[in-house]
Amino acid sequence: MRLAVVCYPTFGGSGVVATELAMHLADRGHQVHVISYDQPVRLDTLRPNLWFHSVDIGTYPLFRHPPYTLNLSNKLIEVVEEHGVELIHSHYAIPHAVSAWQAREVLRSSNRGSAACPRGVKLACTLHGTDITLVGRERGFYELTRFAIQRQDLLTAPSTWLATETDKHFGTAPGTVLAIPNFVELERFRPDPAAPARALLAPQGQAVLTHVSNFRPVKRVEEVVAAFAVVRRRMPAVLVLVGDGPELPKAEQMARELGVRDDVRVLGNQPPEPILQASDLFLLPSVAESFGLAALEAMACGVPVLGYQAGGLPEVVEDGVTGLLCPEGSSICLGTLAANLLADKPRHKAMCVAARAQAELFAPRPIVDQYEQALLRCLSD
Ligand code: GMT
Repeated sequence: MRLAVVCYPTFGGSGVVATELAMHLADRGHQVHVISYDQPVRLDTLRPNLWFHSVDIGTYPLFRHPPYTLNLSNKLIEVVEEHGVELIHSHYAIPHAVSAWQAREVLRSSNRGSAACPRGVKLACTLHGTDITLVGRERGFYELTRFAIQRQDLLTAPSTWLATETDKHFGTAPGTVLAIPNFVELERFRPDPAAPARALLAPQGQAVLTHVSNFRPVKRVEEVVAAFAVVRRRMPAVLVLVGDGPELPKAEQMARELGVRDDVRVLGNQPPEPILQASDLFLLPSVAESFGLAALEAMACGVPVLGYQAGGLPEVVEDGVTGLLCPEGSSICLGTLAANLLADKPRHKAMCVAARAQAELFAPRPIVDQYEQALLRCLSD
């Protein structure tokens, strides 16, 4: 296949999934052109069959907001024509699905690109989460997003929950959105009994609780800090916050108010593996995660996850086995659950082992197979 992959280049899960999938498909011999406004953080282009194309963003003084969607469509037209791309795979619908549709319309109307790709370019989109649950439903985005989603030849989502949400809110017919779970690199994310970061994070042997996210309101970081404060009252513990985003100052302020700021380590954007390997619990109390790739990465490092029975998280974390998921709206205190689990060493140990075993069900090979087959089917239809 000759593919163009459109994604965000940032630390967020959609960019990570797009990048890892692009590298796997290139390793399988497909020609993959990754397109974004910056080189994605995890993209290693030092391999055959993989190219990165940066989108030039218009800066004319008249534009208060550069029209990125148009620049991206233009780049897609260029790449399709120059490299005979057969399929554009967008990750996160806004605005990528719209740009891809625009590019295809231009190519179709002028019959351009037909020499290299006589049947015309196909469109696939992986919906990732807030493109469906939040941003995509905003009035300023909804109509165009729905239109572009319905024009795709293939739609995938990382959980059955998100596939159903798409049907409910974007009018796709049930069964149209294919659920293909996210995967985790098990060699890179693995338990490390030595865990050198533990000596730095918790020199007095404190329990280590970790949260990794982009600190948006959907992550409910206030619940992370509140739960940690409950644990801290019961035992020596530290809370490690990895990532950056708008709610981080709020988390720090809340930690001050609860008198636990000295036990909170704010690390910013960092490769999460060494920190996860040194963690005892991972906290992800989001309103709804379509999947929760950060939770899967924690489990792969042998760390149980605490959160809510919301969104797609129950498709990743098994309540009572690989973590604890509170029913939404229950008055059960996440902090008390965390403290009880940490105090019960045999139960905690069993959950660590089970977490890794469950993560192994999300190994890359069979999941990349699912994507590859779906994309090939889409091309041959
Ligand atoms: O939807 C988002 O908020 C952005 C996206 C990202 O780029 O970080 O996150 C979503 O996609 C990830 C990869 O598929 C999922 O693991 C996350 O659960 C999902 N986030 C939400 O649904 C809040």
